[in-house]
Amino acid sequence: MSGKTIFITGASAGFGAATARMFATEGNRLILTARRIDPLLRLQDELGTLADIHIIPLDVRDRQAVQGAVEGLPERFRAIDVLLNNAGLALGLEPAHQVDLDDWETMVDTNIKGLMYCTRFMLPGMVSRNSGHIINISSTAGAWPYAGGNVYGGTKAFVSQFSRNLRCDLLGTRVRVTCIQPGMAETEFSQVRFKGDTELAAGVYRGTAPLTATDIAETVRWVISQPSHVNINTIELMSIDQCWGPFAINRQTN
Ligand code: NDP
Ligand code: 8X3
Repeated sequence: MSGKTIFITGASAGFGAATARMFATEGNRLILTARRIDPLLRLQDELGTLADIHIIPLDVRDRQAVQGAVEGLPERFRAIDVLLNNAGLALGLEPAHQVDLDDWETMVDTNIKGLMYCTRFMLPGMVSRNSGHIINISSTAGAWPYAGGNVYGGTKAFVSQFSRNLRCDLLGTRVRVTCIQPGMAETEFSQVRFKGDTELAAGVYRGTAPLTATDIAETVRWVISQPSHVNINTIELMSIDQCWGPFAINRQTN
């Protein structure tokens, strides 16, 4: 894949950073965004000789900032070919009646509203050029419930259904939409979820071969590299060490 302009949200870590590394070849132009500027600067240092890189400190929850970032792009970055809507997080694993409501709001604001803002501000350009690809990172948590998944899973269900609905709105254009639904992958995800508790975070992956950020970047690469008439709608992938559980049953009734 070459010569594409790729806008990545959440490029400072995990899937976003791995995808940036993968695409920093063959003349691609990368717009790398996240809240933390230092990891973006390090990526720019690392990849700057391979690709034309524009970094933007951006909190996707800030609608005006997203609009400003898109409208303020330097001329050579304006025709965005690929938007990787990747920024997102889970916070906590408590049951719904004990959860911190601020955590729920943060997940909704980031995973749903942030993704909405980026899509809405970048889509008109793609439609007017009759070309582009939106790749939304959902999760197995959006399709399969688990205890403590409450609002995180709800936000990812939104991402999956929003992706399908986008396809309906874009029928007749050459703008593609793909939803990727990974299972457990070892990144900073669990450190964020457990608010810096590295023991708890490590426990999520203990004894397994989890998906890696590179696995997701490879998936993104494959999706993008299909012929332009092929739209990959949805991909669900998991570690070989993960699958579905049986129904949970309460046995305390009698
Ligand atoms: P990481 O925690 O490693 O990376 C998350 C990225 O999102 C960081 O770059 C972070 O950057 C960015 N981010 C978080 N909040 C915001 C915000 N408000 N504005 C802008 N950027 C933000 O996790 P992953 O790479 O694993 O996660 C990437 C996506 O994949 C998420 O949407 C996650 O829900 C999803 N996912 C993860 C799975 C996993 O098991 N790891 C499985 C399935 C889906 P910064 O903090 O600098 O803002
Ligand atoms: C991340 C995967 O299973 O931790 O979206 O929810 S899971």
